Amino acid sequence: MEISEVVGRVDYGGSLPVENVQALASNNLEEIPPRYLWPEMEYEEYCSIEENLHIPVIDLGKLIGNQFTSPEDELEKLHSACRDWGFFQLINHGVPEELIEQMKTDTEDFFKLPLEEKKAYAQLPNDIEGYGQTFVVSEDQKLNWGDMLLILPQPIPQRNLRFWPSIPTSFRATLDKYSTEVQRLTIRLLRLMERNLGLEPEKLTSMFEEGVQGIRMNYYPPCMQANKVMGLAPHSDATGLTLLIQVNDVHGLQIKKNEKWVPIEPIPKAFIVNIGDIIEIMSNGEYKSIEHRAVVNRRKERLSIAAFHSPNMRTMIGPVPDIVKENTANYKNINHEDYFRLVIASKPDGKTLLDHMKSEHCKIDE
Ligand SMILES: O=C(O)CCC(=O)C(=O)O
Repeated sequence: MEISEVVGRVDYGGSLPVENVQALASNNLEEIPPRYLWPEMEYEEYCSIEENLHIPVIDLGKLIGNQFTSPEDELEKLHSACRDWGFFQLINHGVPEELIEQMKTDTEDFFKLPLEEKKAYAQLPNDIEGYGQTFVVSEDQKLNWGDMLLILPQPIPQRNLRFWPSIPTSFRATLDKYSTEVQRLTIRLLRLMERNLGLEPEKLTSMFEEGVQGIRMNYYPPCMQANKVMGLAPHSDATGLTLLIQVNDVHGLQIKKNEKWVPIEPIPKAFIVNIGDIIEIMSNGEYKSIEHRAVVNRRKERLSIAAFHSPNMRTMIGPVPDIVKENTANYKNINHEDYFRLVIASKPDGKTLLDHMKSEHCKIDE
């Protein structure tokens, strides 16, 4: 079978199996196992309250079909959010609120199932999809204080329903609708971004048609030593554009800005959107893929749902020639399958994958 026939299932590599953290945390541990201890958590710098840093808020309603406001200001705001922050919150995005609420409920209900039932959807060797962990590539790597369920709902012909929970009973239908809505919203945002980047219509969006989508549901159990463990290690998203919602009212997402960690306070009903490595590469570095991480709460569990969007598997990953023009291409070109393999084989480690993609003054292939 050709690799491209089944994205993420054939020979892309997987993650080493590790203990289930939800089960581990339910044991009232007196000591946290050493692989979950992250000493650097204790001395890293945080943004102070006085610095009062907040990621930009973009109102999609102002950008589409509202005759009473000029979209130009909001377009400029979007452009600078992508350039200077790599993160923004998106309001008036048009995804039905009931659907988002149902997606949150179904996700919570899935993680409430007994471990044995959840294990029916466990990852298989050499596969990233399913219930478990991603990016554990060595036996001595530090581990995250969290579990996840990753599903690849798009492109539709390559879905593997084996990993789609049938309990709660509404899960599959909800995920199907949610996947379509967030994919559509992604294309809308990319259309605005390609305009801001001075590209012809469809130059960027056409690469994301029939694109790859991964939806990752994260579950972070509480931990009495929350300041010593890491929910999700610092990383930038290897994909193109991410749309994230926090499921319950427990905060934990932090982004790196000016070498300090800035906590994000999600606006109710908004999506948190971030630029991933692929858009940084395609924009030749104009848009920034920012390092971020998730921290854990001492008393309460935390859940989030991240929807990652990448171009279709036919697309070469590299700077768009119309952006590079006579300038230097700052990143290499690589085919999507090789890029995917590289991502899966790398442990999340800040922005090292992007560094690997940087080219020393390489010329772009037209
Ligand atoms: O849980 C969060 O808020 C962050 C999730 C995230 O960064 C991811 O799933 O890649």
